[in-house]
Order: sequence, then C-alpha cells, then structure tokens
Amino acid sequence: MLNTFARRALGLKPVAATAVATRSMSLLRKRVEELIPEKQEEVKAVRAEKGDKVLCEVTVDQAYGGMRGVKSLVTETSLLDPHEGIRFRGLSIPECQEQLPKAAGGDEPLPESLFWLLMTGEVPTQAEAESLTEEWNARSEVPEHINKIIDSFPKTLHPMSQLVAAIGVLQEGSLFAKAYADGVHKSKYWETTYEDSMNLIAKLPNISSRIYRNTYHNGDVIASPGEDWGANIAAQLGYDSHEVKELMRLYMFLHSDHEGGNASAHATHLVGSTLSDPYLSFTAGVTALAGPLHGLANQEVLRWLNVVIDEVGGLPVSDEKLTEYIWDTLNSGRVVPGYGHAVLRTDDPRYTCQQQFALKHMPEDPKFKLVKQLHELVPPILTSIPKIKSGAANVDAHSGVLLTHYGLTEDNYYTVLFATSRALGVLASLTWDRALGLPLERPKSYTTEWIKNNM
Ligand code: HAX
Repeated sequence: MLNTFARRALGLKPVAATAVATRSMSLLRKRVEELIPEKQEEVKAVRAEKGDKVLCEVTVDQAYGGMRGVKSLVTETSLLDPHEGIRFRGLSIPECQEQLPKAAGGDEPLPESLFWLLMTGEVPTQAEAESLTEEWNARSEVPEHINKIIDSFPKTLHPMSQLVAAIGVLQEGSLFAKAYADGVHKSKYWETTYEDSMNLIAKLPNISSRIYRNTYHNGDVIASPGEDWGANIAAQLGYDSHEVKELMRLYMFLHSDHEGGNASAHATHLVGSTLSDPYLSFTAGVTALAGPLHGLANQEVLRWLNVVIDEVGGLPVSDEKLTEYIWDTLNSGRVVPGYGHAVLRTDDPRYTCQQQFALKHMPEDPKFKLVKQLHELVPPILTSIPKIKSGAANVDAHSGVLLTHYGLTEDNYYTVLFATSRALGVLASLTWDRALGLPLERPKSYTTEWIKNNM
C-alpha cells in the first residue's frame, strides 16, 4: 500500500482518512489480536511452571539505593544487557538497522517499523510499516480547541511542561476512559488502550512541533506534509532536507524503548497499572523524562558543552583544559551529563550509532569533534572515582550536537523529542500490560525504624 507522500508523488488522490484508519487498523490491530491469546497462554504456563522461582533477593542497601538491580518487572518490548546494550524484541540496534523497513531512499529504520516490531515481536514487511504511516497520518489531526489551548501556553514555560499539559488536555478524547466509564469488560481493556496509544502517537508530531514553533518561531506552525512519522516531525520543526529527516527517523528509533525499569517506562507502567488511561499514564512517563538524571540530560549536555566552549574561549580546546573543566564540574558536586548509567557498563550502543551518523554526515563539525574528545577524556576520569560504577557515554552525550549541527540549537526543546520517541516503547508496553491483565503495582515499603528492629 502506498503512503500519502508516495501517492502525492505519483499524482494519486490521498485516500480518505477514515477509510485508511479502518482498513490499515486491521493490519497491526488484527495481528496483535491474533497474538494475545498465544501470549496469555504462554504467560499462564510460565507462571504455573516457574511462579515460585526466585528472581533475586533484595538487600537493605538496594531498598535505600534506588532499587538498582532489583528484578521485579516483566516488560516484553525490549531487554537491556549491561555490556551489550538494548535489544528491541531480541534485535540489536545494528540488526534493526539492517532488517527493519526504511523510507524510500533512506538508510535508517522507519519508527513505524520499530513500533510494529515492539508491538508484535515481528519484523514488518514494507507494506505493513507503510500501513502505519498511513494510519498515523489519518489519525494525526489535533482538535482545534486543543491547538488553541497549546497556543495559549506562555513561551517561557519549559517545553516539557507544555508537552505534559498538552497531552493532559488531549486526554479528553480518551477512548479507554470512556469505555471504562461505560462498564467495558476487563478482557477488552487492551482494545481502547491500543486505540488511545495509536491516536496519541499519531498526534505527537503535530503537538511537539507546535510547541517548538510557538516557543521559538512566533507561532508560525507548519502543517504536516503527510510523509512518514519521522519525516513529518523534521518537516514540522522546519527542516526539509533528506539528512534531517533521516536523523529524525534514527533519533525516534533509538530513543523509543529501554526495557521497563528506567524512570519514564516505569512511571508510565506504574500509573497505567491503576487503569489510568494511556494519555495520563504517558504524562507520568514524560514528567519522569524531564528530570536531569534521565531524559533532560540531553539538554544538560549541550548546555555543559556551550559553557565549556565559552569558558575556554572557543574551539578547539586542549585536552589539559578540558580535563581541568571536567574535574571542576565533579569537584563542585555536579554530575558530568551524558556519562554513567544505572544499568549499562560499557558505551551505550545508542551513543555509538549516533556517532556513526555523525561520522557519515558531519565529520568536521567542531562540536562533534569536542564530543569525540570528551569521549576519550571523561570515562577514565569517572572510573578513577571508586563510587562511580560506569564512566561510559550514554545516549544523551551525543544527541544534542547532531541537532545543533542542523540548526536546532534550542536545547531546552531536546527532551520533547526524546519524549515523542519514548511514546513508541511505553505505549506498546502499556497495551501489552492490559492484554496480559497485569495488576495494580504496589511494592512494600519499610521504615528505618522497622529495618533497625527487624533485620
Ligand atoms: N558524573 C558525576 N558523578 C556521577 C556520574 C557522572 N556522570 N555518574 C555517576 N555518578 C555518581 C553518582 O551521582 C553517585 O554519587 P553519590 O553516591 O554521591 O550519589 C555515584 O556516582 C554512584 O552512582 P552509580 O551507581 O555509578 O550510578 P547511578 O545508577 O546511581 O546513576 C546516573 C546513574 C545516570 C543517574 C548517573 O550516572 C548520572 O547522574 N549521570 C549523569 C546524568 C546523565 O547523563 N543521565 C542520563 C542517563 C541516561 C538516561 O537515562 N537517559 O535518558
């Protein structure tokens, strides 16, 4: 099936939006519907056979220490290995780059194809991936009264706050909330969770780009060109080039999912477990992502780089000066943003993948060279500090310089792009949470007094 862009290029009329939604809905939703009973049976069998096996014991230190390494969640969409990095439904980043369908003339996976993989565990065909492009375009319109509310946000409000507020308002259209109020049977929760997730993902390019254009371009909003999801985001931010569209497809693919325990995935899952609808559940993930130890680190990295450049009087900078600056940051009780991870113990392959993009498209960019230089200098310094478990580069060490290279210099917008991508992973997971009937999450807490008296 041809996407809207391809139809236009061939001079064909766009297919009516509702017709597309109804027809292509049958593709992904039908496949998920087929998979649910199999997966329910599989989980039932695993629980019957292995339900009493111990995944791990929890120490008092872990209870105080942010639950690092506590194995207590099941998330189907991806799995993070400390040394190898993320696998999306079993596929590494290079395997996804090789196997997932791409846009015509492009080298990077379509985010649509990654979403299909996350939802089904199967690599989609080109036609299946393009059916999602059509479906998301058909579902993308944001009601005008909601656009007006977004337009009324003060430009001084952080873009992440604008995003949370916008999704909160969009929640009025939640089909899950309506179905629940109408008394839907619990076996059908996944259906409206799926529909809400698809609607929200489809509308995010319009919402995210509107926030960008309002905040930095006087409200000069750009209409969607009706291409693929990543290309639409690039175009609506104001970028028409093939390279930026490719970057946006790559960015949206890379940031989508990082198993279930990271703060944004866990927050979405936790709030979702109360049967809060997908819009509200996702706002919890977005607010988690807005913290500087998590997604906001991409903003922090760029700011840190710019301060370095200012303070040392421009680029290039010597290794000695840079080393001094890294130590100044550490000695002043701050973190070096973009380095370290709660799980990963080597360079994040999402970092490496972005580096490959930079080597291909912008090898001489001075800020990219600075990022490479830091990549040599920061890890040995951090690993020389005994308490730090990993000094390796994470995903956020790189993304900002790629965006800056193409002119997207407004660093406090960067985490909105991360959040837009993260919707793919956490909403696929939420749909499966509902399909598998996962219950309210409610771990046990203790007081220090209790630990003193009982351990
Ligand atoms: N700079 C300075 N100190 C660091 C550090 C860094 N980059 N990484 C870890 N540490 C410190 C921690 O702050 C902690 O210090 P205290 O005991 O004094 O609190 C100590 O080393 C032990 O931390 P850890 O066990 O190695 O790491 P954690 O699991 O506690 O933390 C973090 C993981 C990602 C939060 C941490 O490495 C960090 O703050 N990094 C910088 C911020 C950043 O880049 N965040 C993005 C991470 C990736 C992500 O989620 N993206 O969305």
